[in-house]
Amino acid sequence: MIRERINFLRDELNKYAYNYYVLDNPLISDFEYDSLFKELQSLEEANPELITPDSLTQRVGGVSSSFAEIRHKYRLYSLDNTYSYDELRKWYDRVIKECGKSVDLVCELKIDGLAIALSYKNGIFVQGATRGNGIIGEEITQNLRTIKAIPLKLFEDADVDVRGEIYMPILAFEQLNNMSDKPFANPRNAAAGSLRQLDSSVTAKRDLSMFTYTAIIERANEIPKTHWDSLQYIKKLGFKTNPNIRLAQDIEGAIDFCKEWEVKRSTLDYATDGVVIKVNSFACQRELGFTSRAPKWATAFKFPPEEITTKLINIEIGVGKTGAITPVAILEPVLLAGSTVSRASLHNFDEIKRLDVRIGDRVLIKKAAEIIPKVIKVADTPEHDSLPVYEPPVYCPDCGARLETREGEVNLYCPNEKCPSVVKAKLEYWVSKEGMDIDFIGPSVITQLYNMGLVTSPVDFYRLQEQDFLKLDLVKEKSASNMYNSIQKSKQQPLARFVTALSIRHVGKETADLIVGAFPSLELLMNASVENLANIDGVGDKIALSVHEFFHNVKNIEMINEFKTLGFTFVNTAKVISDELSGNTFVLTGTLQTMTRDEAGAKIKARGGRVSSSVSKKTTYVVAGDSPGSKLDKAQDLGVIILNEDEFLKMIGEK
Ligand code: 1X8
Repeated sequence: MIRERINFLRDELNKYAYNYYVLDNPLISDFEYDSLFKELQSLEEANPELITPDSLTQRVGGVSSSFAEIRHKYRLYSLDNTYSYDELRKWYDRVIKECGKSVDLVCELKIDGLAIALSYKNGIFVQGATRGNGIIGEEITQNLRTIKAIPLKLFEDADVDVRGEIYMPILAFEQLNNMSDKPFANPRNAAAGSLRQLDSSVTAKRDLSMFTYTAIIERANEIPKTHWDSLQYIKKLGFKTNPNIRLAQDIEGAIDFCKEWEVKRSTLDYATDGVVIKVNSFACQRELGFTSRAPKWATAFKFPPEEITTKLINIEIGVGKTGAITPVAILEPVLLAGSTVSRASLHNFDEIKRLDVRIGDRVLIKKAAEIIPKVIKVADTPEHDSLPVYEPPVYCPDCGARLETREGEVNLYCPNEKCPSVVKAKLEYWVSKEGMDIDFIGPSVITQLYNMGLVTSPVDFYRLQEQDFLKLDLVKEKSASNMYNSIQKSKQQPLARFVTALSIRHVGKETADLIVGAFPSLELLMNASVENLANIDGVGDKIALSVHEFFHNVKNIEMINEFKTLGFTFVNTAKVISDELSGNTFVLTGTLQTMTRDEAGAKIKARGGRVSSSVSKKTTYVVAGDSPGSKLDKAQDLGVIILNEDEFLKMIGEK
């Protein structure tokens, strides 16, 4: 009886949720839905043995300690892409050559989100993973369960794997950022940050959705013969598919679709960066096949970056963590690429001079791949000539120090290490997502802590007690304890984050990763000579000198000793998963298709191997990608074994 009622409620709720979240067509009121949901919840609470993972009540959180890497059953390929209609025509010519005169194309919007793969067995959602490198991804099933557009149970008993894009609607992104003191740069990053939460109850609170666009059907009632039919079928199974699709008879039809959406995309409540064009017939897709990284039967047209003109109200002067002075354009707010823009980058003062940008001008701004828009040029402004020419500042707007230029650089710098703006920018970087990633501490908290004299250096964060936070505006016990705990927790952050967070000149996240890869403990790193450092692939003399200087500066050494006293662990998290490559030295050269050289290097090190930047008699293998350099010639001369990417992947068991 109870079991039947539970099953009935689950099926009903599943149907209503599908109509609401997938079809955007509510069948009942929220109130009615909530009453059914509550009934199911209380029946399950009273009969926990009847709870199954596909019940809608299971879209809730749980905490895991890390994400497991999994190998995708079917590889997720990349897409070739182009900004040019002529390139599209050339692509279509190649398709026709292989498959005959008339080839139908499916046109779909390219969603700017995160690709994921979902597996269903007997109609039940069993596993979900990030794309990763297309071959290996991270298992995030628990987090994906919280997303309402992902069915936990299909309307048919089928074995299918699907791919799609997780995204955050633009409105949800703006609301999330308005509430946060560490805003995400764009909806895509916000979606990524929300998905990579170890505590899935956080993911559940974020408004994420998913468009499903590919199905690999292993066993089902229907086996579609075309991509178009497969989209209709997966919609029938319960997946959310994007409604803005079109079946075109040839490439000109597909180009029309691209032109239409280039204009209409700003009306959507999610970010799209282009159109994906796919050969409709599966038989024809099989004939065309794949290159090493992408299908030949699909391509993507990328929309050109959006531009708009608006008025430049002011030029604000920012002071960064290195003391660099940057001009920021303050604009009359305009809508651009789906979000409101009121600030834009002006790059540097040379650029302002070159463009002759004056306050009061109308300017053309553009949003490219990076989300902070840029001022491109002065637009037609009748009064331009009567406006005063912009003069760069001479003194720091914050501390009043005379600004300096540095050899070989166009930037102006505030030379004062104690300049409040510089100190605060360093502290902000310390807690940032790229640095020690400390939650609950943002710019306004830092300004208050700094103004009270409590924090002037990153070490000071770790001396704060819970009651110190209670002195801040609007901070009660709960958030004081959150702040305290998240600072303490960051003591366990990996060494590469620590090195990044230190704001060493010329050392950002990527360089810090390289350095820690070569010197995996703080002791090794502090004792490394300039030559040792400069020998790291990707680290030049300038960086090596800067790192060496930093770790030999008396004040910095004192600070690091204090971190140690305060309980920092400085762990290196580069995981060693086996010793199968121990004793082997690899040199990587050329462009790899499925990963960067750094990623390949990490795979080698994770298996106990060594990576070197130059070929010698001691080199065991050279892995050569496309356009390899002289290293390949040298390897041939010395008779070193040369592997291509495929052979390398096979060697480490990833293919
Ligand atoms: C990536 C994407 C695809 C689609 C939409 N958005 C994307 N970001 C689609 O097919 N509708 S396909 C794809 C890929 O194959 N890498």
